[in-house]
Amino acid sequence: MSTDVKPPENWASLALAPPCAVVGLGGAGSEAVQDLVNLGIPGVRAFAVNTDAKHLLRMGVEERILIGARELRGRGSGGDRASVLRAAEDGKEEILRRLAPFEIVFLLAGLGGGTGSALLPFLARELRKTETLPVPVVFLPFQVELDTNQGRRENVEATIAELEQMGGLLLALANEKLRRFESLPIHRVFHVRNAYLHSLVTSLVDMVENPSQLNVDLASLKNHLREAGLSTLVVGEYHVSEPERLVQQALSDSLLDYHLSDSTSAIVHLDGGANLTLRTLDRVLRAMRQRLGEPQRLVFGTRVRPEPREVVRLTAVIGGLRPRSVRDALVAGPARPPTLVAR
Ligand SMILES: Nc1nc2c(ncn2[C@@H]2O[C@H](COP(=O)(O)OP(=O)(O)OP(=O)(O)O)[C@@H](O)[C@H]2O)c(=O)[nH]1
Ligand SMILES: [Mg+2]
Repeated sequence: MSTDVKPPENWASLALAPPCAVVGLGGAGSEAVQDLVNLGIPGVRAFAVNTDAKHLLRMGVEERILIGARELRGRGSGGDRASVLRAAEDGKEEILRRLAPFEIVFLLAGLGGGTGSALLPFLARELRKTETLPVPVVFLPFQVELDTNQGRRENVEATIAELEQMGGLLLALANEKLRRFESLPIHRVFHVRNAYLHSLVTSLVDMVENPSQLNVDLASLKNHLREAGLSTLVVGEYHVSEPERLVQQALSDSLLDYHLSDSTSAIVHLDGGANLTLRTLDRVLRAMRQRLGEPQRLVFGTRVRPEPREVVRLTAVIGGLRPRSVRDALVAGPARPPTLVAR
C-alpha cells in the first residue's frame, strides 16, 4: 500500500481559504473599493491603482499603486486611454506580481474616463493568462453623461464590447438604474450601489471559500465559467417560506443590465438555517429554471447552518448571456431599486 499520505500539517495549509482581492482602477473604481472597505470585507485585500497621485493619496486602502508617473506625472490621464495603456504596459509586471497570490480578483472601474476604462480590459486579459480568476465590475455612466458627450459614449461602448467579447463573469452596474434615488445626495446614491456590490462580492467569495454540504468551490466555479460564455452574478435574500419571492427578488433587484430570461447555464447556491428543507430547495430551482428560460446546465449548492434562520440567501452565477450594447441597456430605463442591505 502506498505510504505517501502527507501529515496534516503539510496539506492543511492548502485548505486555507484562498485569498481574494478587490482592485479599484481610476477614480470611480478606487472610491468604490474604499466604500467596500468601509462596509467591511474581511479576508479580502483592497487595492487602488491610478494615474492620479492626489486621488490615490486620499484613499485609505491597504495597497496603492501609481502607474504612468514618468509620462503623466501623477496628474491623471484626462480621458486619454492611449497614455494609460502605455502606463499599463510599463507597470504590468509590478501589478501582476502583486496580484499573483490571489485566487479571485475583482477589477472595478467607472467607465467613461481614461484610467479605469483602459486598465480594466487590459488587466482582465493579462490575468486570464494566469491561474487568477478576474471578475470585471463596471459602472455604466448616467444617461445624461452619454447623451452629452459623444467621446465618452464611444469610450464606454468600446470597453464594454471588449469585456463582453472576452466572456467570463462580468458585473455591469448601471448608474441609470439608481434614478429612483435622485433626491438623495450623489455620494449616498453611489453608496446604495456600492452596498449592493458589497453583497455580490461577499456572497461570491463566501460561496466558493467556505465549504458547504453541497459544495460549490472555486474549481467548480472556474470549470463552469470555462463553458458558460458571458456570465453574471445575482444575489437575493427572502423569507424561507417564500422561495418563489426569493427568486423574483434576486432577479429583479439587480442593477445589472442583461436579459436573464434566455440563459444557458446557472449555478444556484442557497445559504440558510436548519429549517431550509429539500422542498424549499426544489421550489427555488424550479422557479429559477422557469425565469431563466430552462437553461440546459444547472448546478446547485447549499449551506445549512445548525440553527434555524428566517432568511435564505440566494447566490446565482448565470451564464450564456447575449451581449448587448450600452445603448440598448440604458433605454430600458430605471429598474426597481435594490432592497439588499450589506451584511
Ligand atoms: N467619482 C465617481 N465617479 C463615478 C462613480 N461611479 C461612476 N462614476 C463615473 O465614472 C466615470 C469615470 O470617471 P473616473 O473614474 O473619474 O475616471 P478615471 O478612470 O479616473 O480616468 P481619468 O481620470 O480620465 O484618467 C465617470 O463617468 C463618472 O461619472 C463613483 O462612485 N465615483
Ligand atoms: Mg481619474
